[in-house]
Amino acid sequence: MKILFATANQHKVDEVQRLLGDAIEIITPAQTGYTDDIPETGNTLEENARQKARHIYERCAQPCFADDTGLEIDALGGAPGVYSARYAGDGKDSQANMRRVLKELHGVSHRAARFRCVIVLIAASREYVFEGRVDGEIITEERGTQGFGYDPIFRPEGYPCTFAEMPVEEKNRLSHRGKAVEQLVAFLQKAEILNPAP
Ligand code: ITT
Repeated sequence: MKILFATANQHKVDEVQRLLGDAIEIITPAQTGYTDDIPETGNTLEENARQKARHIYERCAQPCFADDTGLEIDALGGAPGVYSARYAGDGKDSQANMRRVLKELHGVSHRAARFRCVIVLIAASREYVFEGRVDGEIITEERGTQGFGYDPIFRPEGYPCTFAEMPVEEKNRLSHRGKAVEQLVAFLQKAEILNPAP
C-alpha cells in the first residue's frame, strides 16, 4: 500500500513513516520527479494543507496527503502560527526562527505555546481533514539535537525535556503530528481507500 505525502520536509516523512508502519509506504513528490516548490499561501493551517495536497494530487492523481504545522505562542498573540516556516525570513531557517522567538520572549514569564498540525488527505477526489495538537511551553534556550524545526525550544506539558531531547518514538507518541496521523491511520484502515475490496 503506497501513499503520496505532499511535502519537501524529509523530517516529517521520517516521523510519519514510523507512525504508518510497514503496511503503508510513503512516496514523496521528489520520488515521482516533482521537484518544484509546493505552494502554501493560505491564511490558516487547513488552507495550506489543502493547497499542498491539491497541488500534488492534481499532478499525480493518486491518494495524497499534506501536513501543515504551526507553533502558536500565547505571549506573541498566537504567532508564528501559520507563518512558522518563514518567521525569520524566506530562507525557512530553523535556527533563525528559534532565535527570533527567543528574542521576542526575552524577559517574558508566561511562555505557554502549542503545536497544531492539520493533515488533509485527498483520495478519489474527496478531501478529509485530521488535526492534532500538543500543549507546552517555550524554554529560554535551545536544548537537544533530535527532531527538527522548533523542537529544541519546545517542552511538552508534563515532561522535563524538549522534543529535541526525546527519541523520535517518544515525540511521536505525544506530538501534534503523532495525534493527527493516528486519526489518519484509523481512517485509512477503516475506509480501505488505498486498498479497496475487489
Ligand atoms: P512542507 O510544507 O514541505 O511540508 P515545511 O517545513 O514548510 O514543509 P510547515 O509549513 O508545516 O512545513 O512547517 C512550519 C514550520 O514549523 C517549519 O519551520 C517547520 O520546521 C516547523 N515544524 C513543523 N513541524 C514541526 C515539529 O514537529 N517540530 C518542530 N517544528 C516543526
